[in-house]
Amino acid sequence: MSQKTIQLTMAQAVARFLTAQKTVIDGQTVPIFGGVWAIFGHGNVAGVGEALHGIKDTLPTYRGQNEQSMAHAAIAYAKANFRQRFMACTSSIGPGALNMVTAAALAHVNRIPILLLPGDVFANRLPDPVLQQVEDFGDGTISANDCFKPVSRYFDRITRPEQIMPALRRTMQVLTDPAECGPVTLSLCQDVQAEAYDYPESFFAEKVWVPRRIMPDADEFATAAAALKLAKKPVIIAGGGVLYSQASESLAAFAEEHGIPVMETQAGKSALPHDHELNMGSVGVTGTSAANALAEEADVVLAVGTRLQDFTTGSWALFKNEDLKIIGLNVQVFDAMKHNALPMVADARVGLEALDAALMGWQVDSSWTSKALREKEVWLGAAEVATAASNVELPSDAQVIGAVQRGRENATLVCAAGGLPGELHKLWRADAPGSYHLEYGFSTMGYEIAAGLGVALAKPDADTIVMVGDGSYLMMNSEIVSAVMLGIKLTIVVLDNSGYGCINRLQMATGGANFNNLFRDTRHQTMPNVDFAAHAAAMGASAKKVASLAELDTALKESQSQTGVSVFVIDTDPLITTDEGGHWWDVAVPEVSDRPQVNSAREAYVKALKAQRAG
Ligand SMILES: Cc1ncc(C[n+]2csc(CCOP(=O)(O)OP(=O)(O)O)c2C)c(N)n1
Ligand SMILES: [Mg+2]
Repeated sequence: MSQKTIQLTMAQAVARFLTAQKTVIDGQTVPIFGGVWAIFGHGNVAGVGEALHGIKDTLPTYRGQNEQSMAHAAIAYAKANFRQRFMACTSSIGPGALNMVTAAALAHVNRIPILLLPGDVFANRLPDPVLQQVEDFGDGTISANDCFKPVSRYFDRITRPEQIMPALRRTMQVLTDPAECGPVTLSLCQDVQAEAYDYPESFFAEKVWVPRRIMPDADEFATAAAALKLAKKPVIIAGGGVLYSQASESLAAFAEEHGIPVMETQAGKSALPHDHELNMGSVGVTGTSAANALAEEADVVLAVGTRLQDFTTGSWALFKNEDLKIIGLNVQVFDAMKHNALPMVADARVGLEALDAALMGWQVDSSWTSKALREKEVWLGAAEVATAASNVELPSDAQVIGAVQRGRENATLVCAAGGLPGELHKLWRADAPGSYHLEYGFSTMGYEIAAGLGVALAKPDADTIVMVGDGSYLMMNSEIVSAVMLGIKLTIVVLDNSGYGCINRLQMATGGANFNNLFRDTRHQTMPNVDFAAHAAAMGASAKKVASLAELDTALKESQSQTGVSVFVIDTDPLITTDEGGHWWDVAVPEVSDRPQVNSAREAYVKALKAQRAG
């Protein structure tokens, strides 16, 4: 067979192929790749670098400041696009590549599509060991990039130029598959990037990807519907899958029609607006008192698009009903069948609409729904108190959340680690789907600022606000430079409590001495007193330290229409969190210790373990 061919390097073939992949958003056909993040080194500058330059007007290349954080930006971009569009990241070999491994794991845990293109050693091995090559004494096929294997959904090493064709086809399958999706790593050997091959032109034909909506299996569906019909005290847990499936309207309709209260995971928060009367808010370890009271009693939990991680299930001690049945409505069978759940493998929207039709006319006993409404009222009162402003010298995180929320009413909130995620999960009032962007699957310190940049790239019209602790800021902040370079509008609020506040509290709760978390409890000659505003200003942000909640509120209002990156720094109390709501979390306490505080924490721990449901 004679195919029309075009001679390209392998890297040029990658670039050309990526530009040909499209998707449809709001009726418009758009490129499925929103751009490529790149930091070049000898492992990618000549091959991939030359190829990206050739397509820079159709597929923009952005220069990151750190390979991990540029990948964070790419991940946030995909999450903010509900996984319909994504980005690629290319690095050199060795340290540049390995800097992306943590980000790969983050995407893997959170099921977010991202294409990683690290350079690799020479396939021909002639210059070995090349600069930055890891040498394995016993296995000639190992390189540093093997570290990506456990944290990639699909990994391939390209050692011949023609291998890139099946590899790219498989790449697109994985990135666009709602059940499988996650990080794809194509490890591109340096010499092969530059090698030419006669590729068939048909390989580069435009392809439009339409998200697959998986229909439920008839038996699984019938079993799930029957279980729901028998339910006296059902609840719905909405996970990230509800957002990715854009099933918010179907979820609201389903809940309203049948009177079932809804609670949200960190990834699922904003599935329903905060003021929807059946939205009980957050569930689990960082749950509202309303959601957790209902979850404790629930006889049927319809778990939609959730991985049921320990924060959601209170380490499996939250659900106390002996006859509990879980229905796992999920695109991924791995999640659908967790803890012996009745699986209903399907897209969230399709599944909810099918269940709605099957349950037509059925409503849960009104006493259950009215209990939910009462519990919600109680919770709203507690939340109001926690977020109210006051004149305290050091405000709590909750009070800062209140000020941010008052200062910017329709913001898209970005956060990942520290004490803030728990407080935000309970207290942030999210209005529109996707307006709450938390990375709490991997809870990676240093995700926040880079993610803010990714969200702002994905949603240029949104008012993106990053809330970040001093610890996370110090760990990773340099994508501020990229945001300034790109003229991105981004607001960053730094909450400075002089250390790792949440881990210090966890340490105390497990009987530990205050040790090595807050700066004051560390080994030091000089107590650090970081000027975060000066630091951010040095990177080109407009930055200010505010002295009070009122000043923060005003500063946020005043900067609403300002372009560029604005950073506001506020000192906070490291010890205060919102007492109301919440649930036990399994953190193993030492069985023996010289510290009496540890021994009594252990006693409480052993008691708490009794509530845990195994298997
Ligand atoms: C990369 C990474 N390292 C360590 C941790 C464990 N960890 C979780 S929160 C935290 C402290 C965060 O400090 P900060 O950002 O100041 O927030 P705070 O706890 O003070 O609210 C640590 C060390 C983590 N989540 N991610
Ligand atoms: Mg801190």
